[in-house]
This record gives sequence, structure tokens and C-alpha cells, in this order.
Amino acid sequence: MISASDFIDPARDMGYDFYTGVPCSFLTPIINGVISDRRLDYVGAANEGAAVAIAAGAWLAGRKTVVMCQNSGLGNAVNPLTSLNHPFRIPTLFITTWRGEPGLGDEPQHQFMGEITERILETMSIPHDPFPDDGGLVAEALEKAAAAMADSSLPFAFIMKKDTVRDDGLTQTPLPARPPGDYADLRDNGDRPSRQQALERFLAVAPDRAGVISTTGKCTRELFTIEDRVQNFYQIGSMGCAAAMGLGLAMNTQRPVAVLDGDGASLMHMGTLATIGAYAPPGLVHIILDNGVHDSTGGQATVSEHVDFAHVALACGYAGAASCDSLGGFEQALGNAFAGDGKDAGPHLIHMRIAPGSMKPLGRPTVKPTDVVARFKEFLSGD
Ligand SMILES: Cc1ncc(C[n+]2csc(CCOP(=O)(O)OP(=O)(O)O)c2C)c(N)n1
Repeated sequence: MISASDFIDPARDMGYDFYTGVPCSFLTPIINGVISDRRLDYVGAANEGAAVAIAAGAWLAGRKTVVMCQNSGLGNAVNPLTSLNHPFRIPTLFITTWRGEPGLGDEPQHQFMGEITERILETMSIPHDPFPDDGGLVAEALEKAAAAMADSSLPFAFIMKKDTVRDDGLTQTPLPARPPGDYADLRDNGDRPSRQQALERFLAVAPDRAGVISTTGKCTRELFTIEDRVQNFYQIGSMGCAAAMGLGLAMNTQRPVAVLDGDGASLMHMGTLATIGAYAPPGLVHIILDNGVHDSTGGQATVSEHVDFAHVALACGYAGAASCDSLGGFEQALGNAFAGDGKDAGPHLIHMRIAPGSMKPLGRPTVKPTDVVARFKEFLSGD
């Protein structure tokens, strides 16, 4: 058994100081150690997939990240691990517990996942080692993980068994309470513009120094087709994770960050709105282009018709939110959100209702994901 600081301190010396995840009772000592350590950042994510995406955003901005979760949460993480980290080559130190380890006699709900935990990691081509259970093994384990990640630029996992780390307690500083956010109703109730028109207006109004993360499907394809720019991060996979990545990024850059989300994608990871509202990076502008359907997959209705995203965001702690359905209203909302370089009083959410359908002909990003990362990181470093 080791103490949390036996791991946290040498990991910090190697630069790992941005942690995110979802707790597990086997992880309690290490998560509590991280939360109690003022030198480290910890973001409590709504689910494990969001944690992976938050870490990916922080990594883009130059942080070395650690994602912690229970192996029950591996299923939630598979989507971004395979369709975000893998194509874009985004590393993270991934600590999963081993509930249901064969022979442990764990609860029934953990037994099958315990049997397949190593195989799931192997299927995802994520190399793994046991989490070090002796202080003398930590440096070597961390060096091996770091070398593997430097070599592949992909995640490396430690699997933590029961009772590996000693619990030294929890000192928790509550996140600051904030006053209720501002709401702007900018709806005109006329004909709704197309996604293309909304994206063109966004490109005309948003500051060029903003990093932009666009959601999977036709939103990303249209953004690329209208204008390919180094500050566009085309999140071609990991549906629902654009906002989480935007959160991790906005917490770690001085630049404004815009997330171009879809209604289907946003609904898929709605818990992330609460995480954004709680951690509240001021430069984040979260735009939901709501066409009421899964346009990219054939126009099947989502349930967004009944969802007031602006008030959901305000209820979650966003500093400002607007509802709009015209290009004029959208421009006004963007102007408010990006006032003061987008650093004044965010995060903001803009719920923009648009018409279904997409531009023709419609391209798709031809820039390789690894090149998208390289030029995006270079863009960020130019601040
Ligand atoms: C996890 C996951 N589930 C399903 C899909 C298939 N898929 C790709 S885009 C899309 C629709 C996204 O809908 P929305 O966010 O509303 O954007 P729109 O297509 O309307 O622009 C779906 C379901 C996927 N890529 N990933």
C-alpha cells in the first residue's frame, strides 16, 4: 500500500497536474489526495467520457492530464477514447480501478466487467500496467507510462486494485457560488436560417483569436467547407464531447473558446452543462445550433423542441444565456458573449434555433486529425 502523495508528488514533478474523472471507492484516497492538493487542478466530470474529453481539451492547451475512473465507467469512456484520443493522438494517463477483479469476490454488478477490464483496454490498444502498490515502484511505473505516451501519443492506463492507496482524508474547497446569470430573449419567431447561414455569421462576428471546437457530423463538415482555418478543431467523432473539450481548453487558455454544438450532441452529454456552469471558465461560449433533428444521420427528430437550453444553462450556473432564431438575434448574442474578448463574464450559452438541412455540395475535413491538432496547438501557443 502507498500513500496518495507517493504517487501525486512524483507525477506532479513530471508535469501531471490536471486531473479529471468520476470517483470509485477504490480510488477514494487518490482522488481525495488530488482534490486536497492545492497545487493540482481537479475537474469532477459528469461521466467518464466527458472526463476523457475535458482532459483532451486541457492537453491541447499544454497540460499533462490524468483521467481517473471506476472500470464500470470504461464503457462511458470508450467512445472518446476510440474516436477522439485515437484519431487525434491525444495522450492521457488513465487510471481505472479493478472492481470485480477475478478472485476478489466483488458485487455481482462488477464481476463481468472485472473479467473483461484488461481485454477492453487491450481491444482499444491502450497499454496498461498495475497501479504501483509500493512507493519504490512509482517512479519506474510513471517513467514507463510517460515513455509509452511520448512514443505513441496515446493514453496509457494503470489498473488499480482494491486497497492500493492509503486514505489520508479530504480537504475540499467548495466551488464559489455565483449570482444568477443574465438571460436575453432575442427570438424573432420568423423563418429560421440554415446552419450554413448561422456558421457564416459566426465566422464574421466571432473574434479570430477564438479557438473553435465543432461537433461531429454536418456541423463540422459545413464549417470546414465554408472556411478551413487553423483555429478550427473538427471534432469528427466523440459525439456530445465538444462542450467537455471546450471546458478543458477554456480552463487552460487565455483565448476565447467557442463550441459549436448540435442539439442531439448536447442532449447526449447534458451533464456537461452542469460541469461547465460549476467550473465556469469565463472565456467559453457554448453555441447550440438546434435544428430539432439528427440532421447528419437522416433527420430523425431529437427532443430539443421541448428543451429550453438557455434556461438549463442558467440553472447550471452559466453567467449568461440567450435564445435566438434569426441571424440578427444570433449576431447580437454573439456580440454579447464575446464582449471583452469573451473573457468578461462567461461562460455563455447561445441557443440558436435553425432549420434542418445542410449545404450542397458538402465537403468533409480533408486535413488529417493529427494535422488539425498540430496547427491548433500552434495557434494556441501564438497567444
Ligand atoms: C456516440 C455516437 N452515437 C451516434 C453517432 C452517429 N451520429 C453522428 S452525427 C449524429 C447526429 C448529431 O445530431 P446533432 O448533434 O443534433 O447534429 P446535426 O446532425 O443535427 O447537425 C449521430 C447520431 C455517433 N457518431 N456517435
